[in-house]
Amino acid sequence: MLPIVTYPDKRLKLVSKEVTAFDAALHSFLDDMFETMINTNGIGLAAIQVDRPVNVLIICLPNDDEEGTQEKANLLEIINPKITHQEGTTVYQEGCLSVPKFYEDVERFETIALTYQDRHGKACTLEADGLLSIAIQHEIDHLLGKLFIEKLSYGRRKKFEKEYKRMQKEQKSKKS
Ligand code: Y12
Ligand code: CO
Repeated sequence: MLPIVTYPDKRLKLVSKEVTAFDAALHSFLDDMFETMINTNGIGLAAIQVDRPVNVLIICLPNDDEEGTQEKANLLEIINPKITHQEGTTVYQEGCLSVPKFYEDVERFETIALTYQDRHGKACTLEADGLLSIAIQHEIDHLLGKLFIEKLSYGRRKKFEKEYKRMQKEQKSKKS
């Protein structure tokens, strides 16, 4: 398990760098990211969230069954992504392992196309819509140093800040 960097840590604002070495160290890091994401009930994780500012993200969407099981067979490892096409708009209530206990509606493109590399450096293309498209856009924003709360309207951002301050106060009073 890798520790997750949480808001308002400034490390989340770093712009991630391109991956150039597709070696055993990268593979082991990807495996650690998967373990961390699954153990924290995440469906997407960017490397910057575990303090590695490199262009790596992983996504494992839950099955449609009642348990929402996540299978490694459905894991997507996306390295050095570039969005090549985007269209439409959609709104979804997003959450983030780096902003625990806060969920809010965010507007994103409905459909995207991207190029990326897999863990071996092989060039890949992907067209995504639905939850996968939303998750990819959320994680690519992390690579650019952006959190989903930065996409909220003024009023919803204020609501977040109020809730965040309330949670900080609660935690402080629990400790004393
Ligand atoms: C749609 C919208 C956003 C994404 C980005 C990936 N987001 C996540 O994986 C969020 C995970 C998450 C998990 C939580 O559970 C635990 O921490 C145990 C959670 O709960 C709390 O904060 C208490 C919040 C978010 C993909 C697709
Ligand atoms: Co996130």
